[in-house]
Amino acid sequence: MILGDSMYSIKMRASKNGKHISGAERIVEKEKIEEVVRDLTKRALNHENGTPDFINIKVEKIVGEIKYIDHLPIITIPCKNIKEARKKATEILINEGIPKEIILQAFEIIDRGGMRGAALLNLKGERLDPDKERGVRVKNIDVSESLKNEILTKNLGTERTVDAIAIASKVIHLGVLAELCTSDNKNYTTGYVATKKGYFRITNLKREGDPGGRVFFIKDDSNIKKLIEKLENEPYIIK
Ligand code: PML
Repeated sequence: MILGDSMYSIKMRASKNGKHISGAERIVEKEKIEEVVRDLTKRALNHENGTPDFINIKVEKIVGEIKYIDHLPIITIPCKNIKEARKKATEILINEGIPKEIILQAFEIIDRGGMRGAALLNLKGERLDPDKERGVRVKNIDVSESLKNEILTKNLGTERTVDAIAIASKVIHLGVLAELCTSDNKNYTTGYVATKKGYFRITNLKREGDPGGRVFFIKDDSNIKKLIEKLENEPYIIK
């Protein structure tokens, strides 16, 4: 743990006609702000889902502690097609005690797409996110330079994995039972299921051209406000 004294959070989100196109999060030292703002602007402008008509980049000094936590182990499960991929994802989620009908409900949510953040679902199938159009966006996160290099040089995943492992590791650390995710990049078909056992990348979890989304499965919903507050605001660097 270190104090976030000289560290800044940078958040980017881009949309077109009010529809979410892309988003990204970084935590950097003051000296890196300019470079990262440039990178994120480029990323927003060159997204495969289209050219945005609105880009918001917010830079904020982090007040208080940044927590450093280990990333979830990354395991890739190659699947031939969406049927096999969803069966595999369902098995992993059932092993965490999530009922099959709730898993189907989660697939319906991610297949509908269009949300900026994640849907929060308890094990009775109730939505816990206060704004159901928007969902809850996990913010104030980044990965260490060494984790990023490890993922990319050892072919453990892609640039998409680098962003997603930060989200998944933070949410599982904060007590979310499991996460199901497909990319909102239209042609990126590898998705994942995250649990305390690992970050399971599953190929062909959606079809090319389909929308994507995220669902967090919540077992204990007794303090949901506090959980959402932490998901959004507690700063984490994943190493
Ligand atoms: C996203 O685009 O935000 C989701 C990315 C899924 C990444 C899956 C992988 O590790 O390849």
